[in-house]
Amino acid sequence: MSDPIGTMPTVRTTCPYCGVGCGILATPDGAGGATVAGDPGHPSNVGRLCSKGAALGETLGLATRLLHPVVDGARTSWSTALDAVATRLTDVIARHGRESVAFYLSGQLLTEDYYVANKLAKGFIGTPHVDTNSRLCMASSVAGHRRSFGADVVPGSYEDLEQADLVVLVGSNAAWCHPVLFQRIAAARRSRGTRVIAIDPRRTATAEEADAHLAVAPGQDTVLFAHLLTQIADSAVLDRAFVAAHTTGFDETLARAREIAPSLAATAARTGLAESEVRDFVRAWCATERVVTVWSQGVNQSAQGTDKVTSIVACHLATGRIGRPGMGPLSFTGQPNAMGGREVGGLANMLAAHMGFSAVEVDRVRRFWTAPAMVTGEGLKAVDLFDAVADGRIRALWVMGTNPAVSLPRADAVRDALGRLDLLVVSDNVASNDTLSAGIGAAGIHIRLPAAAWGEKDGTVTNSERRISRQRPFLRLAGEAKPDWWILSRVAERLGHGVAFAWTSPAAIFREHAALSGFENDGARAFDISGLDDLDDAGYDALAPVQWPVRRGTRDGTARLFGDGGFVTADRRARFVPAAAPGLASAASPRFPLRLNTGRVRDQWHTMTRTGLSPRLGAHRPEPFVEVHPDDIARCGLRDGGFARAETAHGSAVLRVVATEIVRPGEIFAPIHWTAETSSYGRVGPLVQGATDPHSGQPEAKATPATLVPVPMRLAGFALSTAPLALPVGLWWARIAVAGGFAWTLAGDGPLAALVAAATALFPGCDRAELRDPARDVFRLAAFDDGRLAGALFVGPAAQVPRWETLAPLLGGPVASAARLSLLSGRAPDGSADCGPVVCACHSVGREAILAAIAAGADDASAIGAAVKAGTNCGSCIPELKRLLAEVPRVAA
Ligand SMILES: Nc1nc2c(c(=O)[nH]1)N[C@H]1C(S)=C(S)[C@@H](COP(=O)(O)OP(=O)(O)OC[C@H]3O[C@@H](n4cnc5c(=O)[nH]c(N)nc54)[C@H](O)[C@@H]3O)O[C@H]1N2
Ligand SMILES: Nc1nc2c(c(=O)[nH]1)N[C@H]1C(S)=C(S)[C@@H](COP(=O)(O)OP(=O)(O)OC[C@H]3O[C@@H](n4cnc5c(=O)[nH]c(N)nc54)[C@H](O)[C@@H]3O)O[C@H]1N2
Ligand code: SF4
Ligand SMILES: [Mo]
Repeated sequence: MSDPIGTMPTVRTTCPYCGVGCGILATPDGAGGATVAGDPGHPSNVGRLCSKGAALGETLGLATRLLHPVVDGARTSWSTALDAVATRLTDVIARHGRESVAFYLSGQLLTEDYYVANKLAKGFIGTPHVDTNSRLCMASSVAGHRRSFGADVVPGSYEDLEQADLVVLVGSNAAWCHPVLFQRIAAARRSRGTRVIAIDPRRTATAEEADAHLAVAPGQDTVLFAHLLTQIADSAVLDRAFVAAHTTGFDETLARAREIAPSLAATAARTGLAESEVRDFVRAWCATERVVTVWSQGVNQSAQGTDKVTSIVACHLATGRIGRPGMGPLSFTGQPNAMGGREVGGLANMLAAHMGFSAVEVDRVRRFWTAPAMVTGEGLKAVDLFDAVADGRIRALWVMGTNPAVSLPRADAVRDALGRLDLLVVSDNVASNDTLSAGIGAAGIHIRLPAAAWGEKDGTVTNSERRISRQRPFLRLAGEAKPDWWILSRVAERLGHGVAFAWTSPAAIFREHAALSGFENDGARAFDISGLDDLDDAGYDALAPVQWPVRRGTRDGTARLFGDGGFVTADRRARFVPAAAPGLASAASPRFPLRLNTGRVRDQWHTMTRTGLSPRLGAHRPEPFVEVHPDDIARCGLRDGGFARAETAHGSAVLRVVATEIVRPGEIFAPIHWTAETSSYGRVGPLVQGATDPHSGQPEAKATPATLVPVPMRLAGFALSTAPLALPVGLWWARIAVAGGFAWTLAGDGPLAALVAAATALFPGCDRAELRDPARDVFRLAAFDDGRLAGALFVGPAAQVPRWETLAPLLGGPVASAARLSLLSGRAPDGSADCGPVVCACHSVGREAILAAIAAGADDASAIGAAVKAGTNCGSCIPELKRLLAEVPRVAA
């Protein structure tokens, strides 16, 4: 393909962020960058992109990349680094046994990389301790699918969202986390009147857009769906024929449901909903044959996640509403290749190609691989795995494509544990993150391997609807970076397994993976892509997005499964599984009376190693915050816009307080994105408890008992800099990217004089213009390098400091000498004022411009779009535009 100008070829690839799996057209600019656009030919997004996908071009720079191997702090060649990995692994195995080695992988690896890691560990090194961040993400869905269907199968397709008359979103903030699918649902709502119901304790952007929002009490979804099952059973929508022909376990499950939800009143009481809300939900669900029930982390990341999944699935089985157009249970997967990882057996309790650990399956995989050290049972799951790192059972750990020092529960303990390993190998794209920093300085021996990043990677990913798409390279490998599969294979070679790891391309790995899926598969395994095992390299390069299974003898995929039964259990029947009655999740204690819920914001991806590079994306939510209900604001003595220390039994963080009725009283919400790289006190992972679901081992990340303590901050301010700044210890700061550098919001309570003194070390070699007014607690500094604004530091009494947005556009640009002092006034030299926080990331439209448009008569989101372009690209900010529309009369009054 060629772009319209014909300079560089445009490459069809796939977005590296969420599990929607949008197709992307990337056109390299010849200078290491690229422009990206949605691929109109990709069935998952048909040309759409969300704010994160649209900003991918801003994340391709090399400034933060790891560009060469590093062993024990020193740059080395690849051969030295690979030798070091192999000899040290061999040494650890000699001293502590094979099972002292572990791998911690990621749903952001390509299927081919994942396949190789799993083969090396489970077949050749002989350790079962291979788990992945999907344990924190999808494990409850995997366990739920396997319990219900006999295999980890998503029965439906995205098309079902458009063909449904009712879409129920349970614990899914799709408007922010799966925006393109949410836009597809919104389009169906407009075109065919599809009703949308959101079930979430928080009034999220998704809930605001829905026709109904059920603010369910945390952890009580099982009660609601148990009640729904009893009402289905007592009505004509029960599909007796389907239940009789294709399922087992209905009677026991129904009996248990009646115990869990004995009446409407009991259901309402347990779920915290009004009886009318429950009744309306049941009516809508029962009355609508074409219903899709979607779920995500509000279901999975729960001490009862697997039961939540099977309770939802049970309602679809009981009505036979599965595997047919417009209906079915649909798990939205988080990461771009969460599904691919599940397919190759990246989870500690799975073997490759959806096989488990029965003797027959173990033997089958052993023979296929000709594996000398085949494991015979399950390994440790993520939370237990890191406990084993902490207590020395695991001595060598290879982390690939994930940042566990941030994202695991009890993350401070995880970070400490990493420093105790005999060998920590980290393959990553970035030179620095909290995990890479963890082993340094401690006894731990540390090897960092530069992995190929998006744009360079070459392989496949599988999205939420089982669709396998190609990620194709459109940039040269950065520095000495290498694909993960290559790194693993070269280590395998050094461990004496060269023959089994002799691939020279991802196509060859894919063919082997596809062949294994069909190996001795008489239909008993749903994951079968053996139809693709003879793709030649050109065919692999050209592979169009396709939904598995792709059975032998065909290249065609499968949109839906189970419409006529045919489940993947031995008797071909689905299982109804009785749920355990949910406890009243982590009952409040006097010490920790609140419940901490954690999750995502619209424009950041996880630990911000990539989205954190984009100025457009940083502006929407520039600081780590905690949402608190006004009742709790009063109860805890907090102030909206002030600071609070969130504390749990495991850790603490200091966060900006946002007073809001989005959260229910007694519940607080904090985003997961900030790290030690991007904030001084904003790491939320350390607060989260390590409690896990008994079936899936997935940690409960949404309900940790917590408390909030006010943190006084007399001073507030910001810093700007073209280069990273080492800010004084003790200061509260949070960093985002802005054009040409970084911006920090600052807060502190110490003496101004100490800060002024510390500031002398900032901006070395620059000319400085300063404004000091100690009596008023004011200090302002602007630094110039060769006449250009190199940075600034503005501190003053809280609430009186200009916003960084005013000065940020000047960063790196020339400032005339005469303008330097006026710059310290906090107004841009052209007199332009603060445009307020960015609301529309795609077009960088600030709040003030939107309020001005509303004041000038724009009375709906499309009128705002016509006036100032906000909301006209990806649409993710439309819920926020609506909120501003609703607020303005109050503002004006
Ligand atoms: N912008 C953005 N998008 C992303 C990501 C990102 O980092 N940023 N990450 C991707 C990944 S890996 C994932 S896993 C997905 C996650 O996507 P989502 O699951 O949609 O996102 P979360 O914010 O983790 O949590 C969803 C909701 O669960 C709710 N919840 C908490 N407890 C309960 C409960 O007991 N019951 C119910 N019904 N709801 C509850 C929370 O209030 C929250 O609004 O997003 C993907 N997309
Ligand atoms: N409290 C709380 N904790 C959570 C969650 C929550 O909702 N609440 N959500 C959980 C969920 S669902 C998830 S998915 C996790 C996500 O948590 P993590 O996986 O820890 O977060 P990421 O920032 O995505 O880390 C990915 C890392 O891999 C690197 N990387 C990206 N691509 C590649 C590649 O191809 N190869 C290599 N070698 N490296 C690569 C990136 O630079 C980055 O450092 O967080 C989990 N933790
Ligand atoms: S919805 Fe956004 S983040 Fe997810 S795949 Fe599509 S463009 Fe990427
Ligand atoms: Mo995830």
